[in-house]
Amino acid sequence: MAIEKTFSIIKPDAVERGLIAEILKMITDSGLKIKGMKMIHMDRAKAEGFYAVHKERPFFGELVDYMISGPVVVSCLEGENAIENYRKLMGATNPANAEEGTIRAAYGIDIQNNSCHGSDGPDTAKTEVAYFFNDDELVG
Ligand code: DGI
Repeated sequence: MAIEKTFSIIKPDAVERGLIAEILKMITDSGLKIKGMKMIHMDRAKAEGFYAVHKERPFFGELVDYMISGPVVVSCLEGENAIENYRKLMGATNPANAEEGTIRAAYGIDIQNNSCHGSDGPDTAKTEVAYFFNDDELVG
């Protein structure tokens, strides 16, 4: 399996509760390497663009309000099978269904305040990394 990149967000609920270090430790302990990282506070247009795929969903407005409610930590992660491995490390979207040992089981509050985002496939990984990072903001 080739080395690939994925995109991660530590979401406002986790940043607000001081969980950045705990979540980054779970990420790096899993073998994923951080190739780029920054703390940002998205404006509405940026968050709407990021979640454009969900714009017809009933929860879209609420989701965008939440994502701009506070700062987030965005990162580009790299490793073997990084996209799938990071999805596994995050656990199910709803923390109530997330397996023990996952980020969402440990820290997620509910289906919206679920502490983290990870790309769901190679195309979205590429798009999402480029949505937040210029090439010169990624190392290696
Ligand atoms: O890829 P995931 O983050 O696991 O899940 P997804 O792509 O299906 O949904 C993206 C985000 O949208 C998810 O992390 C939280 C939010 N979301 C999904 N389903 C619901 C939801 N938010 C609310 N309020 N209600 C939902 O049913």
